This record gives sequence, structure tokens and C-alpha cells, in this order.
Amino acid sequence: AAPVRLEDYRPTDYLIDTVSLDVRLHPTATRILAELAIRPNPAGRAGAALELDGDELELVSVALDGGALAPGAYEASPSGLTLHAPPERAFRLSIETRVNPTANTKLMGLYRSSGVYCTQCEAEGFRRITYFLDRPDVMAVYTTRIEAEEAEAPVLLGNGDPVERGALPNGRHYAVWRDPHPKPCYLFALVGGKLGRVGGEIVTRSGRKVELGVYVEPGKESRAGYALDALVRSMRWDEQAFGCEYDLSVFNIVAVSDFNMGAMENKGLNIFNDKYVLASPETATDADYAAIEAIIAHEYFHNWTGNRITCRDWFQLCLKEGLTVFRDQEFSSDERSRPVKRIADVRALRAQQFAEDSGPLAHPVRPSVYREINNFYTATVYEKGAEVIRMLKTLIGPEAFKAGMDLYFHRCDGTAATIEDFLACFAEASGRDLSHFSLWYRQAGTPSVAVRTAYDAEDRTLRLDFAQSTPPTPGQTEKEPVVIPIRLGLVSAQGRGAPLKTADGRTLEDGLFVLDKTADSLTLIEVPADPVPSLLRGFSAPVRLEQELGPAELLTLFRRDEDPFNRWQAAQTYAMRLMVRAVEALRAQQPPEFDQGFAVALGELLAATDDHAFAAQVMALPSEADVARELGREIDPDAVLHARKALRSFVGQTAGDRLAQTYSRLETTGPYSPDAASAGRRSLRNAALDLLTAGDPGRGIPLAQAQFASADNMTDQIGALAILAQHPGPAREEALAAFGEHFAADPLVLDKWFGLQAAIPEAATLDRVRGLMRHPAFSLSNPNRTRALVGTFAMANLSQFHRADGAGYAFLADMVLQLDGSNPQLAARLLGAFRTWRSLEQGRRAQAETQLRRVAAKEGLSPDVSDIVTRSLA
Ligand code: BAL
Ligand code: ZN
Repeated sequence: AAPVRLEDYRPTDYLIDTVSLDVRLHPTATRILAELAIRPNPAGRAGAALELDGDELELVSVALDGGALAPGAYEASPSGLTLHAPPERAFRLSIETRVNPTANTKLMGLYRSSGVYCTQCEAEGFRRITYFLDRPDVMAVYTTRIEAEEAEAPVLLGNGDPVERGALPNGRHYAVWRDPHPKPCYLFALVGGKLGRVGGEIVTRSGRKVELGVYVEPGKESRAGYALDALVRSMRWDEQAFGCEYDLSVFNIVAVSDFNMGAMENKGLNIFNDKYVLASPETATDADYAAIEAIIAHEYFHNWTGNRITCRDWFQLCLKEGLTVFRDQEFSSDERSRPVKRIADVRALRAQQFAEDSGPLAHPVRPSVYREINNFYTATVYEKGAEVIRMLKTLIGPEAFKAGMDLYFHRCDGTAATIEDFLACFAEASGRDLSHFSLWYRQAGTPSVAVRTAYDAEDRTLRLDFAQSTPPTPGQTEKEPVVIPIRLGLVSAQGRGAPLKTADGRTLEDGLFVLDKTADSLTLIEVPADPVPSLLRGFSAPVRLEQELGPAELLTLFRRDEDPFNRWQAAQTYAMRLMVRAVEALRAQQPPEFDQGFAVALGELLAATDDHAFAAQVMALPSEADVARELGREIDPDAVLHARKALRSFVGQTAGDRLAQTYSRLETTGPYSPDAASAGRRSLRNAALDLLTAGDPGRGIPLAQAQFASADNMTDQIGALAILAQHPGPAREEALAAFGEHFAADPLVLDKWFGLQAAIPEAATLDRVRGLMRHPAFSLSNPNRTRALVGTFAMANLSQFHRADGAGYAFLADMVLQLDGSNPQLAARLLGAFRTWRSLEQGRRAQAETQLRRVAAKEGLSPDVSDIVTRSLA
């Protein structure tokens, strides 16, 4: 496909004001009658042909203002419908198409998932239902009539408010839904099927009564309560935090089991991957509960940031996604622990976005060109997009940020907007020029900030010299300095934070220093002796910080920094250094050696803290992928695995007694509750057992076995199983077999079982994964199952995917090629596991390249896979 470029944007030649759909559901031959009210766009070209998008469509009939079209007046194919000379006035176009939902394995457009009809239209799925101007700046009011056999689909749901429903002859029935809010077609949805419902009600702040429904597979209603609760809290929070009120009389969520993404924000009818709806103590972990809460909130928040205000074109995807991620992060921070949420978000940002940004798939938060838009639902657009919003708030302050958001909601409501429209609101509200700041949207790559500090004991001044640089990324060899807000403070060995006075007599407001040049410096005066600069507090910018701190200084920050994020960061940096040194030792055939500083400080923390979730985050050492990224080049994943194992074992031994005490001290009784405090307690207890077992398997394995056998909740049960899985032997195999058997009929739990085995860092894992593909419960047609087994192996098992013999790469290439024919979006996602291939040592690099070239050479690749493989090899 030809590349689409931001600079080529122009308005459509026609507008579509209303869409009336009549959908007659049938498993293999669904008919869609669409009536479109079309008129020439004053901003478009007069007299132009009308070119409607289509994708694998079968045209049954087309009529203009109720009359048949002459054969030469139009041209139709599965991928488009063109009217050569449409009227130069408003007209009505009636189109009938036929589609096969059962054969739709791409899961885009209208498809069936376990017998339930559902739709996915973002980004370009509506064109798989009817011919349309399938782009977000075409906004229309939709009325949808859905008809089906009542026995097959007793529940019929659409966007907006329900208008009418009734019985029809021959066991059929229908429902009519009307959405009064103009929307782009990517927000269209319908659902039909046998579904159970959990309902609720909310009255909005202006008194609107809203009926809430969460629809799930019949029999699973008892697992839908938490999602409903999270929805109610999200709706309240958005009113209070952002002044956003819901605008229809009904809000429905439907959970389906085959879904390419996490969830979708269709207007008034969110459709979810059931993984992010269904939860019970016995089947969902604390992490699942937290993810459900965050994603329910995220999709709901889109009602304003995405739906009321949508995107002009797909280049503006971050306008809705980055902003909505920022909003869901704030919601979770308010509902749970803010520092712990920040730490978890930064971990994920570094793992996903930093990895993406340093490889061949790097792109700006707002890309300027794409070949396949489905490949841009990325960590950069979402997570870095959210970081850019966070920086904006830091730079202009919370009041101006709020005023900017209010202005945005007021000014852009009902429009398809751009990043420029968005930033203009904040420039106006704050009185600031944000043109330099906007570079964050255009420039890819993770900036590095190097800091040198010099303390003058006589003058009591501290000089900090900052320098920033951004490495080249595909298509952007030259980089400019960006605006980097650096929150900072000083920590002394005594623990008191010193005031921040600058040489010109100012106090540094909120500890904020803005680095907007290639190099700049800051001199602080009246600084007491021994200060340790605590920089980038709260991770105030998505950059790599290069700061020369010794072990004693890191421990000072770890013990005394008032900023919890930097306390955690100091511990991570300490552990990272130990592992990097261990990798170097192992590659030089030397045994790794560790000092006790980290383990001792960890022991102190465990003895003193009552913030269990925070302590658990400290105990989770940087991952193998984190270490690999830190090394940056010539990576040997086996050395990384062994270095990390050695450190975990060393810490487990050194702090063994303290870990054992922590484990027994935190035992809980009473019923399971998913609240943050209880979850924090469980996470620390499991982290303690994990490290204890790493240090002394003889001590830890029996404890893990006992916990596995007695746990009354999935967090503790899978926590124990994950520990056992790290240690080969009968204890592991017995526990895995028992778990697999017990949960054989529970797909979401079985996914955990598949995933856990795919993550075992041992040479036999690839064979185990191959064996599991023959398991009766395995199917490549279910995205969750495929992601659990194949995705976990490729994305979360560094040493085994990157086996020296290349067998991991060959396996993934086989999977990608096999999946490309049925579900190209999923295939392209999996292929993304190669994104770090150039940073590997030479042997693996060559093996990875061989497999990428094998994929690239295949005839008839989908645009999705072709795009990823081409960029990966460029
Ligand atoms: N819009 C796609 C799913 C999401 O980000 O909410
Ligand atoms: Zn979203």
C-alpha cells in the first residue's frame, strides 16, 4: 500500500450527516442496508467523484434518492464503491451489502465470537460492514436497527439510546438504537447474542439517570461486579476531576472472548476483551483487578476525550490515546497509591516504549507517515503520549492545565481536532508559547540527559551541568533539543532536604528546572555539605538520566529521599549496576561478585516499612529486558539471565531471615479483597517468598508448595506457581499439572497457565511451548490464547526467544506466517518481538535477520506484517 502522509491531509469532498442502518444478523450471510444522507463538503472539491471505502464487501444493490443507478454511473469492488458524478446537492445513497461474520477471522468489522455477534471498527473496520467515507473527520448521527433470530440473539445492543424493540414473524425480533451525538464511523458498534447482564444505575451531577449494563457470557455474571463498580467510580471521578458528565441514558459494556485489543470505546457501547471485565478472587489476580479498573476507566473516559472530541485523522491518534491514558493513570493514582502507580507506569514505559524508541520501529508520538494504521497503536502513541501530557501539566502548573482542559472541552466539543487545536488551548490558558514544547510530538527517540555536579564546600554552592541528546531514529538523523522539565531536590546524609536557592536569589519553584537547550547549568547557593542531588523526581520527563552517583549516594537516596519514586529508582539503579557488572564478569568467564549494600538496605526497608506495595516494587529487580536495554548493544541474553539469577540468589541468601520473617508476618486471614492495601500486602509477601526461594530453594519451595495448595485466591496461587515454575523438578511439574487440570474449563485462567510455562527461562521451554500448541485447549484463532503462549514466549522470555541457535526466531517466524492469513493484526503484533534485534550480539543478530528475511520473502503478506517486517529490516 502507498504510504499515507500527514502533510497530504485534505478535507473530504462530501459529508455524511446521517446514517440509517438496518442490519439483519445471520451467521454466514448478514445483510446491511445503509441509507446515507450525503452532501457536498463546502471545504472540498466541487463535482468530484464520491469514493467510498470498502474491504472484502459484497455489494447487493445501490440506489440514489430511491432510484436505481445506471450501470456506468458507479463502479464497485470489494474494496470500494465510486460514484463518478454524484449530484451537486444533498442526496440519499442506499447501499445493501452482505458479509459473513463467521468467516471474519481478522476480528475487524462484524464478526462472531463464541456465537456472539460483535463489531470492531477502529481504525478502519466500518468499511468491512458497508461502503463509507471511513475516516474520523466524517461525523454523522446514527440510527441502527438490528434484526436477528431471537433464540440465537436475544440481546441486541447498539450505540446511543434504545428507541424501540419488538417481535417479528418466524422467531425473529429487532431493536432500534439512536445515537444523537455525531460521531465518526470507527465508534460504531453493535452486539447480538445470548448474554447475561449485571445492571446498575447512576444519576449524573445534572440529574440525568443512566442505566448501566455489563454483559457477559451467561453463567459468568458473578464475575462482572467489579467491572460495574469500576465503571461507577470512573463516572463519578470524571465529573469531579475533569467536569465530564455522561451524555446518554444508557451505558453498556459487553465482554467477548475473541478480541484483538484490550477494549474499545464505541459510543455508549464499549466492547471489551473479557480478560478486562471478568474477575473473581479465585480466577483473577490483584494485577487483573487493577487492569480491569484502569481499562474500564480508560474506555469510559474516551467518551469525552475521543468521542465528543475526536481526531481529525489517524495521525492525531495520540490526541485521544495519550490524553486518555493520562486520565486513566490519574484515576488509578487517586483510587490507589500514587507513587506505586507511578513506579508501575514508568516500569511499563521503559519496558515497552523505551524499547520501541531505540529500535527500527521508533516513531514520533504523532507519526507523520504510515502504511498500516493498525501498527500505530503503540507504546509511543499511548504511553509516551501520556508522558507528554504529564510534562505539559508540570510545565504550566495544575491551575493552567485545568483551565486548558476546560477550554479544550468547551471549544473543541463536537469536532474532529488536531494536536495543534489541543495545544492552542493550553497556550491560551497559560499565556505560554508552547511551540518548542510541541517538538515532543514530532521528534522520535528517547532523550538522554547527562548531569555533572560540582560542590564547592567553601562557597557552599552546587553547580549542576546538564546536557541533552537524542539518538537518531528511522527517518530522523538530526535531533533538536526538547523541553525537559526536571524536578529536583537535594538530600543530605542527615536526611533533611535543603532549600533550592539559585545564584540570582530565587527559590526554585516546586523544585523545577527546565532544560530546553542542548546544554545548560544551574547553580544553587547556601547548600549544606554532602548534598546528593535527587533528579527527575517522579520521573518528570520520559528521558534516560545519566548521573554519576556512587553506591553511598545511591543508598542515601534510597534511605532518605522524600520523593518515593527516586527512592525506588535509587534501589533499581544500584541493582542494575550490580547486574551490569555481573554480565561483564560472566562474559569474561569470571564469577559475578556483589557487594552487600543493596541486600542490607532491602533488609532495612523490610524491617521498617508499612508501605507494602512500595516495598514490593523495590524488591522486583530490573528485569532481564531492563538489563539488556541498559547494556544497549552486543547483548548476550544468556549472560543477562545468569547475572540476574546470581543477584537474586545472592540477595535471597543475604536477606534470607528478613525475607522469611516478612513472609510469615504478612500472612492474612479473612476473605479476599482486591483493594490496594490488601493487594500491596500480598504482593510484598509473594515477592519475599520469591527472593527467599531464589536464595535457598530448599527453604522456599516447601513454602511455595504449601501456599499453592492452600491459597483461596488467584494472586497467591499463581504467585506460588510462578515461583515453583522457576525451579525445575517434580514440585513444579506436579503443581503445573494440578493447576491445568483444575482450571481446564476456565479460559482466562488457562491463559495464565500457558503463559507461565512459556516464560520459563530454560532451554527446554521451546519444546514445551511446541507441545502446548498441541494441547486440546490451544487455538491460534483465539488472540488471548495465542498471546499467552506465543506472545509470552517471544516478548517475556528473553533468553529463550533469543536462543543462540535461532530456534526461537524460527518458531516465531512460523507463527507469524501462519497467523498472517487469518489475523494479520495479531501476526504483526507478534512480529514486533524482533524490534530489538539489532542490539544483540553478532550471532543472534544474524539468526534474527535470517528469519526476518524469510518472513519478508513470503508472497502475499498482509499490509500489517509487510509494514513491520519492512521497517524492522530497514
Ligand atoms: N481505541 C482503541 C482502544 C483504546 O485505546 O481504548
Ligand atoms: Zn484508548
